[in-house]
Amino acid sequence: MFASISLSLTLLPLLALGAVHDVQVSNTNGTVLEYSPDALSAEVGDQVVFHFNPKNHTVSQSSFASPCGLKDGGFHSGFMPVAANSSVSSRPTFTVNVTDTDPIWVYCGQAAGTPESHCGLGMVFAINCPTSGTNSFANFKAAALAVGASLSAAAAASATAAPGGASNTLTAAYGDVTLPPVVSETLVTIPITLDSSSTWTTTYTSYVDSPAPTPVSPEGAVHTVVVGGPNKLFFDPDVVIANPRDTIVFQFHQNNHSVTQSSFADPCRPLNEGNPSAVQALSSGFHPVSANATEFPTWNITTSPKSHCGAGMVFAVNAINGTSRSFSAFQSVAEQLNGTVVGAISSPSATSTTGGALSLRATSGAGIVVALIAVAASFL
Ligand SMILES: *[C@@H]1O[C@H](CO)[C@@H](O)[C@H](O)[C@H]1NC(C)=O
Ligand SMILES: *[C@@H]1O[C@H](CO)[C@@H](O)[C@H](O)[C@H]1NC(C)=O
Ligand SMILES: *[C@@H]1O[C@H](CO)[C@@H](O)[C@H](O)[C@H]1NC(C)=O
Ligand SMILES: *[C@@H]1O[C@H](CO)[C@@H](O)[C@H](O)[C@H]1NC(C)=O
Ligand SMILES: *[C@@H]1O[C@H](CO)[C@@H](O)[C@H](O)[C@H]1NC(C)=O
Ligand SMILES: *[C@@H]1O[C@H](CO)[C@@H](O)[C@H](O)[C@H]1NC(C)=O
Ligand SMILES: *[C@@H]1O[C@H](CO)[C@@H](O)[C@H](O)[C@H]1NC(C)=O
Ligand SMILES: *[C@@H]1O[C@H](CO)[C@@H](O)[C@H](O)[C@H]1NC(C)=O
Ligand SMILES: CC(=O)N[C@H]1CO[C@H](CO)[C@@H](O)[C@@H]1O
Ligand SMILES: [Cu+2]
Repeated sequence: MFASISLSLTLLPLLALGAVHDVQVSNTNGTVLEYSPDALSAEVGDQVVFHFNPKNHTVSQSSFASPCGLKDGGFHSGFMPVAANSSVSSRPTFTVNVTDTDPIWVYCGQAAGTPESHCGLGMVFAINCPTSGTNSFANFKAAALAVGASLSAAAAASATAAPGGASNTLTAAYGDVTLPPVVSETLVTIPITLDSSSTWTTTYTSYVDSPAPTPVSPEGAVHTVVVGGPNKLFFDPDVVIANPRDTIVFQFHQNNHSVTQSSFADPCRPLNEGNPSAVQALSSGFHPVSANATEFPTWNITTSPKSHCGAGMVFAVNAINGTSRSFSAFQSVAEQLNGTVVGAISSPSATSTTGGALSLRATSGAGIVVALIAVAASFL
């Protein structure tokens, strides 16, 4: 009794100065890559106290446009290694003082620039971010995950690099095919204006000389791709050039197909298969369609959420035409690796919430057919 009374009395002066918000960095066991809570509102004068738990994390300030990079002049706790057997009371903290009401974006800098990047795996946090719209926390986190996806894709590509071979020349994950050189990507951050009421900033990986994104409307365009059909083992069309906010409608025709994201180097397997900590492939699942069907199921990839205000711009630029990593090169790799391809296959460009090239394959009961896409990459 005495203890609790005196405690509340001594806290009074502190409360007058501003509230204290506690945030756990991972959990007490250190088993998750997250801040908890992952977003909060604070008044000027408040303090946000980060409590570091086992493993080795940071609290670092970034910007919305570049979620996994230290902002110029931003705060950085430094690395805070915490032993798994340490007592909770002995663990370090880092305090951020809220001096204005602008959003404060935070990420963990551990393993930066690698597929294990904590930020790229979604370890981000925000103070006073808008609850909806372009700069929402959801979009910030999606952008961080997109950075991670891009890092994974780059690592997957270089992991298969021929030992001692010319840089950039890769050998496929299976089979003896020599892959054409990787085209270097750059990170692009640009403002996009659709009309006077809709402007947002987007960051994505792209290739030199790629056209800038040109959205057509707040709703975007709809691209329909027919998957299969009687005696057809291909996507029609096999190339889609998608812009921000576009929707790609995959319409399943006869037989039993799926649309699954793959990588350039490994066209016939789902992206990051067997690597649960990496971003998982987008996949439609199988859609069996009978020979006499008159209605065809669809599966959509939308490059943005429905909200009007420009939230979540995700898109792909059609990028790699005329380079060593064009769609036809992708198709060639797939054919050489699996040999069962019938007719044209698919193609590049396209969209995705994942960043990194989106490659899709189609499979049929008759074996893997292969497919699609390629190339461009993008994200928020
Ligand atoms: C931490 O680990 C203990 C023992 O394994 C478990 O009982 C507890 O639920 C874990 N706590 C969290 C927050 O995961
Ligand atoms: C914490 O992580 C940083 C960056 O990866 C590393 O340099 C440092 O050695 C790590 N500390 C411990 C104790 O593991
Ligand atoms: C934690 O484990 C390390 C090595 O296993 C040991 O040296 C240290 O004394 C332990 N600390 C505590 C508080 O138990
Ligand atoms: C926030 O304020 C506290 C106490 O006023 C101070 O110790 C701490 O260094 C400040 N934190 C930052 C990131 O400036
Ligand atoms: C479609 O193909 C999948 C994978 O081969 C199979 O599991 C499923 O049973 C098939 N569905 C039909 C109706 O043939
Ligand atoms: C399609 O064929 C199957 C089996 O041959 C039959 O059961 C089904 O009723 C037919 N569906 C239509 C829409 O004709
Ligand atoms: C895909 O989009 C089209 C066109 O907007 C729509 O008609 C269809 O219902 C959507 N399919 C799914 C599965 O959401
Ligand atoms: C890229 O290639 C596709 C298919 O080959 C073609 O339709 C498209 O016009 C090309 N784009 C550019 C910018 O050349
Ligand atoms: C017909 C054929 O060779 N299919 C192979 C295509 O590649 C995948 C991935 O290695 C194999 O599992 C298939 O057997
Ligand atoms: Cu971390």
